Amino acid sequence: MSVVMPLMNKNYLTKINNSNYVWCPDGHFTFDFLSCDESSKCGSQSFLLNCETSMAGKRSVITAMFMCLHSSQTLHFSLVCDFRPDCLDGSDENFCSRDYNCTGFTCLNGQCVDSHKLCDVNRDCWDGSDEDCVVFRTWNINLTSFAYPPAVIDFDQQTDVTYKELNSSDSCPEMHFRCPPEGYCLPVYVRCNGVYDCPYHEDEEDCASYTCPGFYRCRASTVCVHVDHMCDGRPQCPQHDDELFCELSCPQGCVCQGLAFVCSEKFNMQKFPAMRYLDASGSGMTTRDLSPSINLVWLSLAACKLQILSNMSLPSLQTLDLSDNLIRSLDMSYFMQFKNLRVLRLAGNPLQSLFTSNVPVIGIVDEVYRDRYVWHEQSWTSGYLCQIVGFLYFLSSEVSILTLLLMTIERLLPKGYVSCVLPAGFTSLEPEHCTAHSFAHAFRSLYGAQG
Ligand SMILES: [Ca+2]
Ligand SMILES: [Ca+2]
Ligand SMILES: [Ca+2]
Repeated sequence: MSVVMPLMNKNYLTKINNSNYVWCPDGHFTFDFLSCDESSKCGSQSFLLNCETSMAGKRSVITAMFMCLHSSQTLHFSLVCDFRPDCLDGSDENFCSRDYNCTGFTCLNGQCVDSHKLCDVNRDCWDGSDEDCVVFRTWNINLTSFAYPPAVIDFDQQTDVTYKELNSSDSCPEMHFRCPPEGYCLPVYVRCNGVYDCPYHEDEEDCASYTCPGFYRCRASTVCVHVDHMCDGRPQCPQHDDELFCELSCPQGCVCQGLAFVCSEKFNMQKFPAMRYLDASGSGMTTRDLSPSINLVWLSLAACKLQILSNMSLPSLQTLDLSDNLIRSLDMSYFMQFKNLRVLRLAGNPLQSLFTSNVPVIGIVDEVYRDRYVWHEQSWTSGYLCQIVGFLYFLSSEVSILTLLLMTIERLLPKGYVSCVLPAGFTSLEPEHCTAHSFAHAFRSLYGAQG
């Protein structure tokens, strides 16, 4: 005999309307930002391939996804720098800055949790290091007060089990199922949780095909949670996703999905330290409006009429979009402060001068990574700064060689022959003309500058 789960009814639907959840084709619900997440099983493989398009009518889509470094895998930005590797290569975690001012317990993975969560049976550190304890607590079960079925068993407190007797004609409450044939009513989240809870183990049967219609399906698991257990202060999902972002609000003028924000107005970023993704394009925000953040990974200040860039403390930033602003002059050493920068967009700026000195840059990098280079080699060599320094070095050496070559040819050939291949206005080859011209052209094509 198998377990019969409660059926979804209209009350469930009303409870989760107007929230950040979506219904999936299999009948369970999930967070809107996890609807294209493979681990959340919101649809078949073919559905996932076209997920953004399929879901477009059902939610306000924030399409940008974090791209894992060494594969085509993509993740929602809410899952980046959350101390748990979600990319197969770990590239969603291995670059993140961490909070070194932890006043509670620092887990082995660098996560900071309250001291009172140590050895409390719940895994609060994703690596479980807060439960690596000598003493294990047990449930405080008082067998003498144990009611016979029909009765409801709940695990409402941290270490307490509660019982509520039912009349023989009563069915189980909606967030419970009954162990067959006439056993106790147990909470939905113990079905397929990997632990035998029913006397004859029926709660762990047929789990491969269990789709928990009407419930929240926990990420990367077969556990399902009733909507009343979402944000009830107690994690029932193995990854604790039923307790995600319960306190998180969305500022006025923004659309938010988890930790990804798209904002069309200025707002106080200080109130949202957990933010991972901010698209503030066209909002008029400037670099001065940004608060220091160890968590921000993606930032767009495109079309914000920026002329001058002030320093920003964003050590985990990987993508910076400054396109379509009014930036005329830029010192590339400005980008030294972003140690993890991989993508920089500057197109649509009237750039007239872009300067750097390779020697000082390499000198600063040497100072930063001295004796530690081996640990940072991958992030430095794959970083944007390394690539632009390399490009400038390559460009300047190539231009120098080309200049010398053309000067040599000019000396060897009769006057007037070479000048026919020169751009209009150049009657002779002087190193400064050639260099300036080549640089200007190179940067125009590279950044699409208008000036
Ligand atoms: Ca992660
Ligand atoms: Ca179970
Ligand atoms: Ca919960």
